[in-house]
Formats: sequence, structure tokens, C-alpha cells
Amino acid sequence: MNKIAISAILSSCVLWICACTCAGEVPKPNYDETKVPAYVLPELLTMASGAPVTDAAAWQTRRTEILEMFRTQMYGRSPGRPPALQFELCEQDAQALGGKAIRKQVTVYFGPDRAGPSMDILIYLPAAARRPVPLFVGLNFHGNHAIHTDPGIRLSQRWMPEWGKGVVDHRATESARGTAASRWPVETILQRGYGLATIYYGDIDPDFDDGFQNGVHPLFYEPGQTRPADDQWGSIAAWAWGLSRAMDYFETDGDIAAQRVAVLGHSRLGKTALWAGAEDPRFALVISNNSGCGGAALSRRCFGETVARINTSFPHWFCGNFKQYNGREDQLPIDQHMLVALMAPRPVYIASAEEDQWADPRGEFLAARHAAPVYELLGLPGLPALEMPAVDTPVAGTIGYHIRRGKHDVTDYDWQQYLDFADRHFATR
Ligand code: GTR
Repeated sequence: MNKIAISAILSSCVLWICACTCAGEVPKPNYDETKVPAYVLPELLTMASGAPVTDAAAWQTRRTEILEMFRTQMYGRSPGRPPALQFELCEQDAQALGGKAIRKQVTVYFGPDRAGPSMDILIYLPAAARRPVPLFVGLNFHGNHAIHTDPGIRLSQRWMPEWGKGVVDHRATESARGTAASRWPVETILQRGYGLATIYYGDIDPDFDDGFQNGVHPLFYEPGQTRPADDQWGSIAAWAWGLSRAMDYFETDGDIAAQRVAVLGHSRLGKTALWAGAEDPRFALVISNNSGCGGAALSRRCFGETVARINTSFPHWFCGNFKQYNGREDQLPIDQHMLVALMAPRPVYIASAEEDQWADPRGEFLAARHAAPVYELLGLPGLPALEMPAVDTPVAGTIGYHIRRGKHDVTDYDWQQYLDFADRHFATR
């Protein structure tokens, strides 16, 4: 065979390979434990230089290395607090929920122009509790008005995905009130002495791929820039950044114990809660509910949702560089046990659901388990379980974990565990 023939065959192979990948063909998800590929996790307690991490000071250096890898390869680098950040207390009611709560609604303007991007925080504080109170903060999927039927909650005017209940032409209607209430047991949280703050995630960045033209990203473009660079923030990092801006507000509110703020989130917003906790050490406790791929689940297991799948379905969630790892999880310099470890020494809770195989419950457990050596190095109990616990049997050290019966959701059972976990860890603060 002559050189031209060989090169013709080679180039047609290249074209064929390219056609397969360019067509975005993503292999079928694997749900068979015996088909999980053999993998080696990147070393948590070894520096990039190869030196072992043997004490707390060395861990801080290693932590910075790991955080940088997550920033540049996965979630993307975020800007800091904008200098022109402004807070406006738009509404307050000391007799909300039949006198049980103080309700506040605060608008956070991200830039100097009030017509520019902003977000609305809904806050409930227990009326009977001694203030300042500890607080849970989490983003919500369908607008603040969806978390409770309380008519005092302002109906969001923002763009909403059509799959939300009571949404017509991408706008919430009155019938959307309280439609997500089962995930937000406000009265129980208040009774337990905690406040709750929540923000509609679409205030920060609407959840669709528009090349980063709407939402908060354009506020930070350099002159001539039209989209984030490959190592700059995607939507998950933007949502996490919004949580930090909420934290900026909490620090100014004398009714809130800013040193006892737990950040939590479900699913894509569970991924967000983890990234917020990694980026912002002011979050004293971090909770990931069914966060799955790109959250608590180990990427290398390729069980359920994979890197290629998530980058194809949601090209805007992670940074451009993350796409290099489609089908190449073994090339990632990090895995998600390292994300969990970035919370140390702060308490972190990972929750799975038995029927949520898409999110790989075992992979979520293993990330928690493999993060434990960092806590132990710091003299704290890690996760008191080497094997995955039985369904509905929570285990908790400084890392907590449960897998509950049922599907992908946030339930009263999940909240019960989070409240107990927060009680245990906030008691001494
Ligand atoms: C799914 C996605 C998951 C998870 C989930 C959610 O479609 O594949 O990674 O984030 O959405 O956020 O509800």
C-alpha cells in the first residue's frame, strides 16, 4: 500500500472518530456495579510536588492546590465580591406565618445599576428565638413564592423554565405559590430554632445555554469579551457565587448568626452548595442532597450520569475546560472526594436516595468516605462507616451520610437529619 492510500485510510478513521464524538454520541448510562471501570483516585494527601501531607499547615497548601484544579478544570474561576454590591430591605413583617416568623425580603444588586442583575433573598427567622439565629440557606428551583403558600412572598417576575408548576410563557403565576413547599418545611425549621433563607437560582443565571449573555456573567466581561474563557465560571459557579453574595448580606444583619450558616442544595443545586462551601469558608456547614455527577459522586465510577452526558445535556453548567474530560474521567486531576475534603474542618453532609441511581448513591458515599482522611489528619472524626450504611440508617461524624428510601427529592426525612446534624455541630459555636 502506498503512502497516499495509508494516509487516506488514516484520515477517514480520524473523520469517523470525529464524526462519532462531534455528533455528541454519549454512551448509554451504566447501572451495573460489575461494569464500573477499575480506577485509581487522585491522591488527596500528596502535594503536586510528590511530598506527603502530614499536618494541618501542609493541608492548607494542598487545599489551595486542589481548589485551583477544581476552579480551572471543572467549575471555573469566579470573580470576588463586586465593589458596588448593594442590599435593599424591600419588605419586613414581624408577624409572618401567624406570628411564628419574622419575614424579610432583601434585594441584592450586583452592580451599581439597579436595572442590572440582582437577586431576591427571602428570609424567615423564628420569632420566638433569641437572636442572632443560625440559618440554612439554599437556592430554589421555582421562585421564592414556590417554597410556601405565604401570600406575603413576592411573586417572582423572572424567567422560569416551563417545567415549573404554575408557569405560563416562562413567567410564574399566582397558582405557582407553594408548589415546592414539600421540599421546604419552613415551620419545622423555625420550631427547631433556625432561620431559612432562599433565593431563586434563575435570578443569578437563568438555567439554559444562551452563551452566557443573560444572568450575572456579562457584568464581569472585560472590554470586548463575549463569554467566559475556558477556565472561567459556568452557571454552577455563578449560582455558588450568588450564595456568597447572600452571605455578604447575612454578615450585615444583626438577627442572623453569620458564623452559623449552613448552605444546602438539591441536585444541580446540591452541586452548587458543595462548590459554594469549597469557595467560601464562611459557610460553616455544607449539605449536598442527591447532588450526583459533578456534585458528590465520584466521576471515575462512570455510574449513571457521566461527565460526557452532563456536559452534553448542560453545556453551561461547568467551565469550558471540563469538556476535555468527556469520556476521559481517568484524566481528571481531581475527583469528587477532593471536593468534599475542601470543606474540612467544617462539617459536611452528603445524602443519597435509593431510587436515584442516576446520581450514583454508592459514588456519593465513596466520595464522603475517601474525604475522611483529611478530617482525621486534622484530629476530627471523619465518616464512621467503611461500608455503605443500610437504607434509612444515617451515619455521622464530622462528615455525615445517609441513603434514604425513595426517589430523587428533598423530604422531611432528609431535613430531619440536617437539623440534627446542625444541632450537633452548631451547639458549641
Ligand atoms: C438532571 C441532571 C442531574 C441533576 C438533575 C437536577 O437532569 O442530569 O445532574 O442535576 O437534573 O438538578 O434535578
